[in-house]
Amino acid sequence: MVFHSDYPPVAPLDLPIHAAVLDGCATGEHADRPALVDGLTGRSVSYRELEAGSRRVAAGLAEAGVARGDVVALFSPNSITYPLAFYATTRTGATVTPVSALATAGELADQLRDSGARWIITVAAFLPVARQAVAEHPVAGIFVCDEAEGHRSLADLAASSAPEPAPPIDPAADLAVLPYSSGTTGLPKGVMLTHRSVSTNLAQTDALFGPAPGERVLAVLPFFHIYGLAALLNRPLRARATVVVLPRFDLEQFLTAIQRHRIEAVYVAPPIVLALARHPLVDRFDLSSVRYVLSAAAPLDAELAAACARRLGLPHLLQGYGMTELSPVTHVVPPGDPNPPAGTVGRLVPGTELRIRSLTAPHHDLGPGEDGELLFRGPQVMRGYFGRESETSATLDPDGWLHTGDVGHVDADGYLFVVDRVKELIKYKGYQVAPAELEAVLLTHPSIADAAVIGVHDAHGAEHPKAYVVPAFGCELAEQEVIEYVARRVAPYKKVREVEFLDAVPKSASGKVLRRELRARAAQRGGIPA
Ligand code: 4UV
Repeated sequence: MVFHSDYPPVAPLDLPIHAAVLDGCATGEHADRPALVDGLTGRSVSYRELEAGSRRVAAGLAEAGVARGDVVALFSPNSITYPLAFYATTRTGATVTPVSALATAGELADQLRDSGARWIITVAAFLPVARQAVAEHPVAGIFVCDEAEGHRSLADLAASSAPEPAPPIDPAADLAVLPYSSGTTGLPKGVMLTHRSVSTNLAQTDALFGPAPGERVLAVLPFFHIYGLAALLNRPLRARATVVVLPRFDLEQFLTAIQRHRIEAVYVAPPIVLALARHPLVDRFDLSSVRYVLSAAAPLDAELAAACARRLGLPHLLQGYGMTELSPVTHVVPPGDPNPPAGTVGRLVPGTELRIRSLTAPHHDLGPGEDGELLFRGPQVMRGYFGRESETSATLDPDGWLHTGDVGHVDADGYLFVVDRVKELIKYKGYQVAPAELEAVLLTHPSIADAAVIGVHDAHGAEHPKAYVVPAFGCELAEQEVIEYVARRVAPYKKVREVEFLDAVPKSASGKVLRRELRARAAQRGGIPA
């Protein structure tokens, strides 16, 4: 059985992403509206400036050699110049591979190598990490969003007198973004998202969010993650909203920004819902401007959501469901929904199909009320994993169905509930953590013979990575030593936070880690496996 969207279908949006977002914004009634505001300094960029600036920076980038088909690594924290770098890059016909702002030099080098990036756009503060990474994977040039000696800045590029590039972008074939995701198994892989898939996903949610010119949206989630990129840049800018940008999450700064900028729309992941529901600081701020809070990227406890809504005086919290491989959105509870059932992630966006596949009888589809694996088909499905045919065919059927590795059911009214995950992926505060990546790091330790990583929940219901480690023969190892060894090599959100020593990692006859057994073991020991 196939579930279809109840919304009227939308036509594919065959436009480059910069056109889908910015076309027409430099003239007319919204041109002088602030597109972006720095939440700390109050500095702003108008729609006219963003549009013209992205064209001028594109001219500078093209003159420097950035060309259609190149991959440009964008390695920067959130700032009001991030979108300038992003849309300028896509205007050259190049593809942006967004890099976590918390990446270590090793992680950046891996992404540069795997994506074949030729260029980096970063900030002065990240240059030491970028330089270390390019020692392993040389690039043709490093630009900076701000100022740094020896590197061309965006302002410098924008001053170029070169003509604006006019690459023959084919929206259906050319890649706009190459974000990294581990998908259902293995190491992070480049997710090939065409201009058409990313632009069409915006069109699929246009009607749900409604016209929102001037709506003030807070951008605290990172732009490098598909959630931030879609929900905090592409969508609100296309709607001519005003995006107030914070460089990182700090509760007091976050609450101050909501109060000072009279924020109406707040997009978060579950840990921020927890803070909004429980932290005493929240009472000291006037948050009455907030019209809605939308949580996504990880499971949200229904009672926590209700507590947060009550405290903010909202009828309910909104949720969205998405995945990097889905450009990213398939489900959302829109602000206009008067009465969504508690805990739902929403209803299918237009032009999207869902199948719920039995976990025990893989060729059998399930109906309403039955839990199974979620499979999606629609224009937002990725083209595949970059350079990885076998991983692509393990995730994407020949007839276009994407296997998510998430488990859930649909109720009689079409609302989806995500209840479990059958893939390896761990979500720490909404960020992706790939067990295979941590296992590879652990195996480089000379005193570790074998290792496996799973997600477990802490006392507050939050998920974190736990490592099961087999010490090498005759070696003594302490938990803290293992934790610190990994922490030195990965971004902070990927840190192993718990270690248990074993004599052997349970494996199948073919050598695959039996994560189910480890989860059962964690459950027995009082930890709640994720
Ligand atoms: O690939 P990724 O890191 O992608 C995301 C994207 C999330 C969204 C959601 C709504 C939007 O409007 C939007 O722009 C972006 O998180 O991780 C994908 C996995 O995260 C889990 C699930 O396991 C996905 O396969 N996940 C995402 N949203 C939810 C969720 C949710 N609401 N509830 C439970 N799990």
